[in-house]
Amino acid sequence: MLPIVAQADKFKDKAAIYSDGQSYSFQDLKNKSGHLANVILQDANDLKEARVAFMINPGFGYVQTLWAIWQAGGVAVPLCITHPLPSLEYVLEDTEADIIIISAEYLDTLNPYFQNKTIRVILFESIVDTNNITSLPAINSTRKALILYTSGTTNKPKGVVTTHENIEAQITTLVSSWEWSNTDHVLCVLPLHHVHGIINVIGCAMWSGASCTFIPHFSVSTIFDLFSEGNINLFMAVPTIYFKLIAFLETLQPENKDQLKIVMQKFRLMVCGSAALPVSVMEKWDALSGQKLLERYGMTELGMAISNPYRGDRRAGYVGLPLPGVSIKLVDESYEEVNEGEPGEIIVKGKNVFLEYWQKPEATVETFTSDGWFKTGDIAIVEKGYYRIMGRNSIDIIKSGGYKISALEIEEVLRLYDSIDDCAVVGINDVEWGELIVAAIVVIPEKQISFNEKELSDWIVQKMASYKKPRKYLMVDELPRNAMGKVVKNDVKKLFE
Ligand code: MLC
Ligand code: AMP
Repeated sequence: MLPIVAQADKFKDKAAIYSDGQSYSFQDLKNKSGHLANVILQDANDLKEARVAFMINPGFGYVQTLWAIWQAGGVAVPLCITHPLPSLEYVLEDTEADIIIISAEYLDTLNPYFQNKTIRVILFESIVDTNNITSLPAINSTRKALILYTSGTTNKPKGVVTTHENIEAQITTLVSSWEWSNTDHVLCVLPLHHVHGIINVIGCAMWSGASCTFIPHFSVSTIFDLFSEGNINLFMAVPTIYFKLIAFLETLQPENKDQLKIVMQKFRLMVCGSAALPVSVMEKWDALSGQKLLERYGMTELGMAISNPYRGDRRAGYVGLPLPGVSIKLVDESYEEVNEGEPGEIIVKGKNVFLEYWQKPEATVETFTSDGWFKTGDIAIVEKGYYRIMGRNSIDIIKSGGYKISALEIEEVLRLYDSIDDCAVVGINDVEWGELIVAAIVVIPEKQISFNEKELSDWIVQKMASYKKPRKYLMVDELPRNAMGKVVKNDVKKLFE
């Protein structure tokens, strides 16, 4: 039995998940995911790593489906529930998914795809609610388990493949370091097509017998309503979310603010990551909630790698120390270790490190050193024993709202717009979003009069996720270029100052 499913046997009737106004025990999760695994398998004994996509709202159904795909021997491909058709099609085609499990509410979005492709569609609502399970295959821990899409320095996102063993290593290092237990209760507010929500929240909670409450959509007032009920004691989010929670708290009357502070002071732990946590946000949160945020550093390819200590000094502006089982080195451009106190690229080794980029053997080889260290592209320095992230070695990677976004991917889409001749996308510093996506555009002269920014903005969200859309456009006659004719992105940034 898969270790994560076997864990459920330890906690049987204890509440695992609260969603849609209902509570589900670990036994429910094991039984209902086992039954769904049988449905997915039909007459087969083992899916043998067939890719199974799923588009299900955060909640019990999501975790049931994820566990079902794993128990059937498939590779789970979670689709983002807010992505438009072209982004979903890209993932479905790239993974060559032959099965999709989908909630009825997303059928309309994907119907055009289903018209043209042979894919088995399992309607989630059609699954009979029973605990009957027939035999399930034995799954070796080295088998592929999950494909998550990440933007990189290529224009199309790459599928990051992790094995069951990788996932177990990513979960267990956090369970021990952050002292998860079956008395914990975490609130999940994160999207479920990325590691932050999948590993740090759901994975750790289900592994340790903790409870997890889901909300269907991100909502600041719902978060505080749930905090006020007094059952939740763990929270994990990106810096933008803490920024939004602070903004809300600051609008409250002093007595309401104080009440919420009393509630939040009782939390066991609040964690922040996926992007740099501004010191100002950490300090304001401490003042408003009485909680010193634990900042950690991670990546889709790694899960989490570096973390401030659960017990000990949580240092503002620093991501802490390597997690147990994760080896870290800082290296120069020749992949030689830098001297103590000098900045270098973070490279990582450990069981937590992913297997490969899906069907991209060259990209996989390129991203590892010859002796097997994963090159993160992030630059860090060690000061008084703690790692501090200084930036990335590619200006074309933008982090906005905790999402990693490729400037090149957005540029490629913008160039398809009929009035745009050329463009350059960059991220500019922003205290709320980390970086704000902006675009300098060269509009074809004869189309300048009819050009309308709102129309462009409406058009782009039909092509790509709305969190990837530029928030500001600047019309320029030409893009700043160097003597070689290459666009100078730092000069593009200056145009927006
Ligand atoms: C949305 N808006 C933005 C924006 N995204 N504005 C600027 N920049 C952005 N990036 C605007 C919208 O246009 C809208 O404005 C308003 O914000 C609300 O939009 P929304 O789409 O409803 O956003 P919201 O639901 O509020 O989402 C914000 C968020 C979300 C912070 C909750 O971005 C989020 O869930 N981020 C987490 C991503 C994550 O999990 N990353 C982890 C990756 S794994 P208007 O004017 O129309 O109202 C990883 C590894 C690791 O990184 O270390 O963890
Ligand atoms: P993703 O590919 O979406 O998983 O994003 C991973 C990237 O997020 C890392 O490579 C870092 O650039 C960034 N990141 C994650 N956590 C932090 C952090 N605490 N501080 C700064 N950057 C971070």
